[in-house]
Amino acid sequence: MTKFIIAIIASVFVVSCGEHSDHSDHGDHHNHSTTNNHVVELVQTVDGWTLEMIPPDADYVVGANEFQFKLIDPDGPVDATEFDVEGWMPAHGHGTAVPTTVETTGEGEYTATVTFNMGGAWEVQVNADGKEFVFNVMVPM
Ligand SMILES: [Cu+2]
Repeated sequence: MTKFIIAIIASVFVVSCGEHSDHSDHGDHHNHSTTNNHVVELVQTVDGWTLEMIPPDADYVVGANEFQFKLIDPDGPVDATEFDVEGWMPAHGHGTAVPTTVETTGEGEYTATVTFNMGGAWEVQVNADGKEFVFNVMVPM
C-alpha cells in the first residue's frame, strides 16, 4: 500500500483594520501565536541601531503583555539612556489606559509590559534615545 500524504499549508492573512466585528463567542481560540503570525518586522534598523522585539509566547491579550527587546549597534549591545515604550491604537487615536512599564535588564536588553485595553490593531512604539521604532501587533477581539 502506498500512502499519499498531502500537506496543505494555508497561509491566511486576514487584515481587518478599521472594521470592528463584534464576536462575543471565543470559539476561535488558539493557544499559540495566531496574532504573532501577523508579522510584521520584528527586527528593525534605524540610523544604525537595530532593535529586535520578542513578543510573548502566547497570543496577545486584552490586558498585560510582556515584550522583550534587544538593542544593538555594529559594536554590540546598546544600553540606551532613554528607552521608552508606548502602546498606540491608530484607528482610534488613543494609547493605553495603564502606563507601560519598562525594565532595563542590561546588555542592551529591555522588558516592557504593555497593557492593551481593547482588541484590534495596535502599534508598539519604541523610542531609544530619539530613534523611533514602530511594531504592529494585532490583539484578538
Ligand atoms: Cu481603540
